[in-house]
Amino acid sequence: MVASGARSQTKPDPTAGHDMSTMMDDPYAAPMPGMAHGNMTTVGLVDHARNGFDPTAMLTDWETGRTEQLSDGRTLRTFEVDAIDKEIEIAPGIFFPAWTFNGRVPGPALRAKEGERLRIIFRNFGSHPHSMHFHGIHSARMDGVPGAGLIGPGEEFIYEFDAKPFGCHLYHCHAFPLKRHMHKGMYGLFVIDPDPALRPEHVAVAASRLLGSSENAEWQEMAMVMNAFDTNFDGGNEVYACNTVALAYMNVPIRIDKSRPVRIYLLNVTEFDFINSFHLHANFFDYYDTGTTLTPTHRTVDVIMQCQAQRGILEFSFAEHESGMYMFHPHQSEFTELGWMGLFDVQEPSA
Ligand SMILES: [Cu+2]
Repeated sequence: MVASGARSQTKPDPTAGHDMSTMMDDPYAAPMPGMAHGNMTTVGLVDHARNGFDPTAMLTDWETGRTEQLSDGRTLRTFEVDAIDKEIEIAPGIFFPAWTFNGRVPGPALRAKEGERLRIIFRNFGSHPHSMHFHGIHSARMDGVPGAGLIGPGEEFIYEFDAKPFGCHLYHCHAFPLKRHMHKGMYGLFVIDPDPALRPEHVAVAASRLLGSSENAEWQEMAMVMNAFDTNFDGGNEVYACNTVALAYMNVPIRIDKSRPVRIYLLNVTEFDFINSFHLHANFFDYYDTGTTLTPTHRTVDVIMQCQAQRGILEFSFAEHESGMYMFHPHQSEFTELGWMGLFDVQEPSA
């Protein structure tokens, strides 16, 4: 490096050879509060009201169905899910002819408690045969494959099984060709919370995961589904996202109260690309692969990888950090640049 004349000859000038006049437009500039985050986002915004779902609201929008008590004292939890054809906006001005569960992509984040009896009333208002295949434990008759709950347009099927094992699962349509039904948007989170009474060795941890408990209320929990869309029918993805809308969490950073821990239920349903990943900036997290354990399967990591249909639980804290914008994205750079990137807006606790 050759330093310019006016600069010190003993101390290298880090800006030498670079035109700094355009730095503010650098798409790779670090995010700064009050700025447009280095312009690393879309021109314009998606109309969430027209879509009928908002990625920010989706983070905490758990579908818990309705409950009643069975004669044996157990809880019966009933969900209603409709398959609906629907055009959605996935990036400003880019529309995708989706097939949806309950009109949203991803479908509702179903949440139940270990040991409950689950009943899912599934109606097909779409134009193609569809099903709900749950990653969990159930009988062959309830598997959501042809002959076991795969139904045609206008038909209804009721899936019924017990909620087990506890963990971070998914459901998706299992109609063929599978690749087409998946990337059209027919998938969602299926979370089973552990029953603390059945986990005496880890009661506190189990209680912290049980939605509705006071221990759980201390956490900032979020549902994140990594997905992507093939908009030109070439068998590859053009738009990548978390919860469907490209760069949604760049345009609206996710507010984090730094005094409370964060838990993310993360699922990868990206079709066509074999893997996706999650990288957190300036911090590390514990990871529970598939969420089926109450002790971490990875400790103190800052990147985890997920193959298609893989999922897990991430836990971390910004308690020791200064307030500010902290980025997250997959470490597949291409996915990041095509829409899958976001910011945590870490703030002092509100009074
Ligand atoms: Cu389908």
